[in-house]
Amino acid sequence: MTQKDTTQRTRSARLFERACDVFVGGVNSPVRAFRAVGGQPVFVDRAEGPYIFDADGNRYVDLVGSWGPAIVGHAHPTVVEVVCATAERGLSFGACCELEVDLAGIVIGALPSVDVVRFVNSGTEATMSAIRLVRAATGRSKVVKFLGCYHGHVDSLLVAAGSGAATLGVPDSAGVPKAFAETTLLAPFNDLAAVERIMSEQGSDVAAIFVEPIAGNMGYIEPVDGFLEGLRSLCDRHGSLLVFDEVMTGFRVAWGGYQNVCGIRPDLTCLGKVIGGGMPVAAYGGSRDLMANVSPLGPMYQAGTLSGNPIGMAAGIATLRVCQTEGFYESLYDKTARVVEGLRTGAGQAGVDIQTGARGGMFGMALRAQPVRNFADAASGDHELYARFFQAMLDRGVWLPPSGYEAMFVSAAHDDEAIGQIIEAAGESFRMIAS
Ligand code: HOZ
Repeated sequence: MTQKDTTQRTRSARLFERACDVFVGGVNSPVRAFRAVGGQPVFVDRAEGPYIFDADGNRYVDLVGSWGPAIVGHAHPTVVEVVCATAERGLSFGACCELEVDLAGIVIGALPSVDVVRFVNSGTEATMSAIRLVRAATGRSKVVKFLGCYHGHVDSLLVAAGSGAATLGVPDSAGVPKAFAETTLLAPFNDLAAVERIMSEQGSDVAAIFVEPIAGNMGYIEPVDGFLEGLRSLCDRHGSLLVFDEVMTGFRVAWGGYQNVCGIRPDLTCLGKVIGGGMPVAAYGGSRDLMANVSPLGPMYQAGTLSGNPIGMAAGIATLRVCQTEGFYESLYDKTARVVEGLRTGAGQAGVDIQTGARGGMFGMALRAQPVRNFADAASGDHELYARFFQAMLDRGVWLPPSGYEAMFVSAAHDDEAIGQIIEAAGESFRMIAS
């Protein structure tokens, strides 16, 4: 391998020692801890294009992309220029500004199901507000969610949760009052019959069905034919609302989000990640009527000091303008498909079972022989083998999510060199872990 040896991470190790003194478990988000893959978190110094550079000066091709936002690549010159120019005019006003209106216009223009949005600061804030809104609008308290789907760390949605909660073995978080958890009804992803049963028994109490239209927090799982259509008609039949959590898929798998691919219009959409271009920006939005329940027009209260702050808005606008360029998503998918094909070939040649799925700039892999349709399938993948693959790839300069339950992301900046490095590293890594 011609790549620099990235196994020297002594400065990272020292930083982690300091971090353990000042942070819980040394991290500010549990998905960053390397609990599931062993070893210690690598500290990042900077990122540029498709690469991340660690505190020891090692370079990695990044397939995490800040968990999704970095769709145009890290530190894209136009985005950085716009953010710097905006910062010179003030970081936050706590008041209305033109940039908010501009970003909202782009988002609404891309999503036929959304007339009005409210910007917030994280995907969790978006889903937390969405759940309050569906309860306010319907006067009902229960929600349906899917095993292994993750909608941020909202009390009622932190039940049978994916992402870090699944990785760390706490899908049902402590501290969530039983009464809250009892308002959450669970079904396996892709199991329409299970949802039909729930709705036939409790539909009149169900405010909404929450779903990631492509599940991205238990690996990458696409909906089977008819699943999302079925959820739409069950909601219509029972007077419940359909909420698409497109925090990961929004503007990532296609312009707008997966709803533009599948043609199903949810009542409410949650967005985050890409719409902030790497800044803490998220949103929830739906029809004018539904959103009129939100304060100051309606009785459902939700607020935020930094919501719609100019820096986040500017980063989002600049990022989405790049995404809007001709052929952006086609080219992004082509890159993703090459990465996925490289992983499949590497695994195949080494005799390692692999399942993959991909759309736009998002993909996932599971190390198992049978297709993955739900959380039980995802959990029965070989996570111990993934941990070894992760370490082998890291040592070969490729940055993967430190958990087999996470999706992966390719950016427009992933060029032939970066993709070539991934494919070469994958071939070597699969051979190594198979031996
Ligand atoms: N939502 C991201 C994982 N799917 C991770 C964000 C975090 O928890 O840090």
